[in-house]
Amino acid sequence: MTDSTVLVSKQGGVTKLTLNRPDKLNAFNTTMHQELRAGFEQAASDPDCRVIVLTGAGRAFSAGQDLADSSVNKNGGVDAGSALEKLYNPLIKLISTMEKPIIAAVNGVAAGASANIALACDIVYAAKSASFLQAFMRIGLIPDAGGTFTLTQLLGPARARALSILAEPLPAEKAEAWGLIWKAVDDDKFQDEVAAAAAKLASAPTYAIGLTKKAIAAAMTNTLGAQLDLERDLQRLAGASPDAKEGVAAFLEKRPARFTGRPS
Ligand code: T3D
Repeated sequence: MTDSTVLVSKQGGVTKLTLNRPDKLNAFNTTMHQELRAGFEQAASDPDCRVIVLTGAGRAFSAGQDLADSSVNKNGGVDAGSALEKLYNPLIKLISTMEKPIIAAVNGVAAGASANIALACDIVYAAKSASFLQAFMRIGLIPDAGGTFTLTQLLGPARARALSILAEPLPAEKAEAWGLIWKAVDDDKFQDEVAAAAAKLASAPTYAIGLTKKAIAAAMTNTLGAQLDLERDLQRLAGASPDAKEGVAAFLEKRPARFTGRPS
């Protein structure tokens, strides 16, 4: 048994961060925020880490903010924005700017801010029994942790509005069909499929992945001209990396590439 609210395990280039308050459906308290942020920061600086998997212990991914430990649960002087400013917004920015790939493995319900934390990750797998719930309106709040941005970008305003205002759960298979997540997987195959994806990314050209993430993030606001210029600049960096040299050599020699993930 452990008291950690976030379990960290490392194997073969994969760092797995498991939200670990299963009796509270892995709802976020301040300690969990601190431990999750530390987990991401350590993974970012760990030269052996090539990919991060974020998942939940027990039957849920996470139920969002712990409402017993919430700023809106305090008597008087409520400032629900302060939890965002101090905790959620830095976490979303950290996830969104991480150079290494992050897989969200949504093993069960992802509600409130935690749905949007999962959606901020690069590739989202969900068990078919899982669902995404913008629960905020049920308690008189608005979607946060980037939800109004991510839902609108990925689904368009009509679906973003209805999901937010009706606060009905979106089943994993529908989330896949709508393009909100990468894949909904049968529950009995879920762990294996996530592990296979993580293993694939652990031997991928990590540096080129980081540059790709940067380019796709910039495409949200760039003009085509600006994006073409950015691709040229980032491709220069990728093309000068040892992984690009190895990738081309491996292709010509008809052998599997051995990528290191290093920029130089
Ligand atoms: O500071 C601020 O507040 C601003 C920041 C806000 C960010 C947010 O994330 S706001 C949104 C917060 N989240 C929610 O509103 C979701 C609340 N939870 C639920 O709606 C349901 O639990 C679920 C739909 C996620 C799952 O339902 P179900 O029926 O499978 O489970 P359950 O029975 O409701 O929950 C099981 C236990 O987990 C239960 O505890 P108990 O009775 O067995 O001791 C329940 O109270 C606890 N739990 C679930 N969610 C939370 C929670 N405890 C604290 N906080 C929670 N968010």
